[in-house]
Formats: sequence, structure tokens, C-alpha cells
Amino acid sequence: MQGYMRTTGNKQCWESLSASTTGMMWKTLLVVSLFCWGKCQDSQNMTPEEKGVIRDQIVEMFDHAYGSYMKYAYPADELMPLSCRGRVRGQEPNRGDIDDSLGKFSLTLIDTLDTLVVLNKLDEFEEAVKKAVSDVRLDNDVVVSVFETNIRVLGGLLGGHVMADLLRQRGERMQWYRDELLHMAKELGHRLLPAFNTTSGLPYPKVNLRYGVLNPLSRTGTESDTCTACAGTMILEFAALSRLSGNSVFEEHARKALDVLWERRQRGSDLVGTVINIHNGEWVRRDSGVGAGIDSYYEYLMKAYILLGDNVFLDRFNVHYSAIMKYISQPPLLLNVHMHNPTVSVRSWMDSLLAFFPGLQVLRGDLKPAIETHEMLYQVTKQHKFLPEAFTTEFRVHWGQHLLRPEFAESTYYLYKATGDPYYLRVGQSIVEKLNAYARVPCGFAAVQDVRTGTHEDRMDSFFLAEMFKYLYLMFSEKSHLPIDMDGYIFTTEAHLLPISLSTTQPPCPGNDTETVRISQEDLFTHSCPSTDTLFPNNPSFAKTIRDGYKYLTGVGRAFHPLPIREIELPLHDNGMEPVEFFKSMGISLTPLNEANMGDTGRLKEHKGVYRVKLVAELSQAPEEEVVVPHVVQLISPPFLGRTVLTAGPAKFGMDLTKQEHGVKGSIVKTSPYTACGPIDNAAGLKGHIALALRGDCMFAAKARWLQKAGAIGVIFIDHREGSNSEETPLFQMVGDGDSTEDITLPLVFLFSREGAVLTAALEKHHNVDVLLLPKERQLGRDKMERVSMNLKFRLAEEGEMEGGAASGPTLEFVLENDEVLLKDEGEEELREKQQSEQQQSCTEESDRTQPSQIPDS
Ligand code: DMJ
Repeated sequence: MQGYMRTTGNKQCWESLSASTTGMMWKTLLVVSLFCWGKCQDSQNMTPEEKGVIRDQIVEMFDHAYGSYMKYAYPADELMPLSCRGRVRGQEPNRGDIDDSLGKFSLTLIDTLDTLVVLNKLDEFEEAVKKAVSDVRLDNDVVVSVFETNIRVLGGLLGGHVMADLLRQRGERMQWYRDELLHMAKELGHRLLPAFNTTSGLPYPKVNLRYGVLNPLSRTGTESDTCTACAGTMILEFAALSRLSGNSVFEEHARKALDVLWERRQRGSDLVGTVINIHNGEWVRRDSGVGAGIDSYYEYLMKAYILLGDNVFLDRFNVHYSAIMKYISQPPLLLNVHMHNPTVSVRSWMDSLLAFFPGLQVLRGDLKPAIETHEMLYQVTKQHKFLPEAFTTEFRVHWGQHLLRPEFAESTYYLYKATGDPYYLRVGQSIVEKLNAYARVPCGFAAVQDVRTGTHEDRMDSFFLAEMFKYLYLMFSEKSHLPIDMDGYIFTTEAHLLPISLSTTQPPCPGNDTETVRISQEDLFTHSCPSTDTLFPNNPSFAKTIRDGYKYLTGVGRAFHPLPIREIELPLHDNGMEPVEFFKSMGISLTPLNEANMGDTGRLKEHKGVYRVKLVAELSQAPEEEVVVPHVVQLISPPFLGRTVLTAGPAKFGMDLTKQEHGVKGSIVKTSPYTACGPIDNAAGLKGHIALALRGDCMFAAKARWLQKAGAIGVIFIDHREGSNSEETPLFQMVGDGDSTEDITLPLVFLFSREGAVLTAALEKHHNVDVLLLPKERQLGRDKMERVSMNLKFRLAEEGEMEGGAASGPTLEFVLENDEVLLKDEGEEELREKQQSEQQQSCTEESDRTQPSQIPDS
């Protein structure tokens, strides 16, 4: 067998991959170190000592995070790292669906159990298990997300049990342990099962831990939709639970849900949508990508094959993977498309959850696109410190929040394991440094509210401890540092450890009867696990060669290096139109020098790699990123009389308020339910009024539709994130749900929570509050200010003109490298001075603070 194994037994397959990976890793490291000695710029090797220092640093950071949780928050579900206290559901302002992870079951403790073992904190592990066993209740009257509870709590209990069992068997520790965590896992499994009581077999998204779904006391069961990942990310935990407990019911339900998703795939494209109706299996949202809403469905098909050895999962994965590579992957980008019309992208931004995908591609053996996408993500982190929740295809911030998500570290770990390239250790090191520099606070690590401002948010999600520290620690550890042999385990989506030996356990349910579908074009890895011998035929610069093409994707870190002389042609097409149009879109008119000037290469040769063009640029002082027109909610009824003005963000859909001369006026009414994600209870009272609705639980567009149907004449959305305000957080514009939003005609604005609180307080006090929704520049009582826009015209030096400082104006040089055109900063200073002085003359008032960004959903 040449370089790969064809096998149906996943254990064999996984072990061969691991062994092969490790062997190859050492081979690669050796060759790389010889090859790179004094040569490589970005693949510097890392000495064992240096790795040890970083490993210690990671342990110290973990101690800080976990220690803070235990000190300030336990037994609460999560730590609030800014307030130095625990987050207890019901005692803090409702954050909408985010809170559905909190079941009053000491979430962070359970999610962290197996991390303690990986980091060799065995005393702390034993203590933590004792606490979980004695303190944690799983029967609280709380509505929780089935998906989150499965991956974080059920997965955490199973990972904890597997570790506890292992340590007990070694005879040194945990001798008191009597499978208590497994018993808890079984109990939790039974509490989640009512969610599967649908005709389709797709689970409800939420369940009440005490009352289930359909019980009148459950306060749930009215939902009709769930996300694809929510329904498709059960199999690893449920199958493990079945096989460890001997009760097949869990695995059967998880398999059934996967069968339905598979059956409902779009047969033309082989893609799935993002949201599905749990009763009839119809797609509710047909946008398709590999990030939010779908991500771990694909992950679990691949990993279910690895864990359970059932070919049906690999076959399905392969069909989807081909479709993803055909339509969604446009290396280095991963784009969302319409599942029925997959050649059309449905949005121009990517979400940070898709950062796990290169890791999955490594598991699949598809290294090249994994390296490309990972490199793109690394460039984005270089530019913005962390991966923003969403960023545009031009790598600008689309949604600036960063929740300490682990996906980028996860992919970095997989790429390091697969390539052994120390470059990925440097990437890991940068993650460590940035966390310490920008997220560390006295009581733990805090999420970043906006990567552009660096403001913190009072949350440290449990996945930070469950996942981030595992991947980072493992990256910098050798086998000898670890208390367990990682080759024997697979990571769940929450990085919990499940033993691949489970595959040898007889499946407790009959085999899957879904017909296996083969992909027409089979490749090397269609029915097998990849081998690094095939992937890296002794070529240590493989990954580097691929990365190099994406190194300066975002423009960060590029130094000016004159290139060796070469013939340079302006990258003009025959008619010269395309690049000209391209530059025009950036506000630059470009005129190439004529042949005669270009022919004079004498001087050109002295300035190797630099190509000058005569250029007349017309620059508007447009901000670098898309402008958000600030809007306001102006309170106009007594006693406010227009004096209270709240800065608001607009929406990209619904009525365009900039086109309404006098804005939209109405009195405000709070919606019931406040999140407006379903039928509106107080429709009669809302008719003809402006609705106040809380962000969260569903998309802005979905809320807007419910409120429009109820007869509202406008909507003010209020942020559910505590303390957010327009002073510290850049405004953004709400965008639709990926489908057409033409049916929504209401005016929609968004208030951060602090501004929202002013409005709700006013309503509580005065009962009738009339407001005006309009663009800020048209607010009542404010003199109309003309927005300052500056048109700079400047002429750039012609060939030879610069000699002896003869240039009569600021100059820009365009440097052509690798078919790119770069603006070199020579003359930039002078240009900036000129801009500043013109600005000083013409500015009458500081322009409104506008920020780029759109936000897709709530
Ligand atoms: C984790 O809870 C899991 O990885 C999940 O699959 C999605 N992402 C979060 C962390 O970002």
C-alpha cells in the first residue's frame, strides 16, 4: 500500500495516522532544521527550552483562568472576569440565547475536567471530580440549549469519566471513583432525550432540564427550527454514552438526526442549509457555509467515522466535502453560498467559527487548502490581534467581538501535528502572547467587545478552558510531558477526549440503513485516512511554499524590499479597463506613462522593482472601511422635547431612513415576548407604534418580520450585552439573514444597551414616549452640518522629476511585486501633512464617529 492505509477499522487507521504523523514530524523537524539553518525567515525552529518556557506560560495562564473561576465564581456556571463574580442565570440581565448554555450545573467546572488531566494537574482533577459529584445537580428548572449542553456538559462528563477511569486503573489515584461521572452523564442524556420527540427525529433546540419539552411547565417546545450543527452534533457524545453505558437509545437518536440531515441535503449541490424546520425537515435558511450554524455537523461526520468506524459517515462526509471544495472553498477564503444556487455567494464576510475548518481538512488529509486558509486567518489575527467574530473578504472587521474562541488555535495545533513545521509553533506563541497582552484581567481572561477598541466584555466562556488551553498546551508538549497517550483519543467539538477504543465496542443498535453514496471522483483519501508520507514526500518547505503566497494578504507586516531588476509591465489588460476600474474603486485615477517615458529604463534600473507612473489621484477622504451612517432615536414628547438624543445604528434592510425627509415618528411600546422571535402577544397594543425589542435568540430580520406582521411602524432593537454603549463600541449596521429581505419595509434602528436603558427607563416613568427615528445629521434642533469631505488632487512626480528634490508636490510610488501593486510610503508623510493642513482649514466640526461593520444577526 503506497503511503496510505485502506481500512475500515478506524482504530487502525487513526493509529496509523498518528504514528505516521509523529514519525514524519520528527523526520520533518530534522530536515527542516538542517534546511532552515540560517535560511528560513518564518520557519525558525524552536528549541526544547523555548518550548518549555511557553508551556509553563500556558500553565500559568490556565491557573489564572481556572483559579479565578474557582475562587470568584464556582459553583456558578461561568466567571464574570471584570466583576470578579459568578454568572448565575436569572441574577444577571438576560442575554438571550447565549444564556441557554447556563443550566446552573457549574458549567465551567465540568467543561474543564479533562483539561486538568491533559495539563497534568491530577490533584486538581481529583478535587474537581469530587466537587462535580457532590455539588452538581442536573435537574434544575432551567431551559437550556440541547446542543450546548451536549457538547459542553455531556461531553465534559464523558471526558472526565474516561480520564477518571484511566487514572483509577493505573492504581495510583481515583481509587474511590465508582463511575459517578458516567452515572451523571446517563442522567443528563435522559434529560436531553425528550428533545428528540419530534416526528422528523430532528431535536428541539431547547429542553427544560427538569420538565423536558412538552410538559406545560417546561417553558419550551414552541420552537420550530434548529440549526444544522445543533441537530448534527450529537453523535460523538451520544454514541460514546451508549457504548459506555450499554444503552443504545442515545446513539439511535443521534444517528436518526444525522440521517434526516443527510436526506434533506440539496441533491443538486450536496450542500445543507443553516437552519431547518424540526417538524417537516424543510430548510428555513438556505445559506450554506462551513462556519456558524453548520460547522460541527461536518466535523462530526468525519469524527464519527474515526470514532465509530462506520463507513456511512465517511461516505457522507466525502460527498459534502467535495461540494464544499467545489462551491464554498475559494482558497484562502471560505464563502457562504446559496444551497440551491451554489455558484452565488450570499455574503461578503466570514465568521470566526469557520477557523476550525483547516483542522478538519488536516484530518481529511487535504493539507494545501488547510495551509492556505489558516495562513489567511493568521494574517487577520496579525491585523486585528484576534479573529473578529466576523470579517469581510477584504479582511476588515465586520463584527468586532472576540469571545476567546479556540478555533484558530485548534487548526494551528492540527497543522503543527501534521507538518511538524515550527512556523505553527510561532503562530501558537503569538496566540499566547496576545491573550496575555489583550485579554488578561485581574480576575481571569475577558472576551473582547470590539477588537478595534480593545474594550473588554464581562464574560469568559467555558470553552476557553475546555479547548483553548488543551490545544495550546499540546502544541508545546512532547509525548513525555503528557499523562496520557493522545493518539488513543479523538477530540469532540468542545475538545473533550473520547477513546477511539469505543469503535471496538459492538454498536448497540442495528447498522445504519441509509444508502451509502459514493462520490464520483474518488481520490486518495476517499476511503482511508491520510498519511503524512504521502502528504509530505520529504519536502520540508511544502507548507512554507504554500503559505508564502498569502503572507501579505492583509497588507500587514510588509516591508519594502527592492526586488531584483526585471522587466515590468503594467498589469493592464488589452483595453486597460479592468485595473483602472479597480483603482477607481479605491478612489485613484491611474494614467500610465507613455511608451516613450517607459522606454527610458536607465533610471528605472537603478530603482530595482520600482515602477513609476504619472498619476493624478483624486482622493476623497473616505474612511478605510465602509461608513455606517449614524442614526438617532430622539425623544420628542414632554418632558424630553427633543433634548434627549440616543445614537443608534441603522439597518441595511427595511426602510431607508436617509430617504425620509422627516424621519419616522411614533410612540414606543415594548414587545412581548421582548426578544420578538415568535408570535407577538401584544400585537394589538403594538399596532401603529414603534416596537422596542431585545437583541438575541434569533435574527434581526426574523424579529422585524414578526413585528411588521403585528402592525408596528418601526423597530428599535436594544442590545442584550450588558454595558455596551455607543461611546466605546463602534456603530454597526444590521444586515439581513442571507435570504431576501425585500419584504421588510419597516424602519429599523439599533441601540446599545446603555442607550437602550435610557429609553426603557423613560418608558417606565412616563408611559407615553414619542420618538423620532432619523439620521443623526437631521435630528431636530441641530444645525445642519455639511459633512466634511475633502477632495485632494495631487500630482505625482514624473519619471526623473524627483532627482535632486525637484518634485513639486507629494509623490506616491507604485511598486510592482508578484503582480501586486503597492503604495510605497515615500512621500506619504508629506501627503499627510498636506491633508492635515487642508483639513484644518476646512473642518468646522469633528465629523461624526462612524465605524465600519455590519452585523448579521442577533
Ligand atoms: C465551542 O463551544 C465548540 O467548539 C462549538 O462547536 C462551536 N464553537 C465553540 C467555541 O467557539
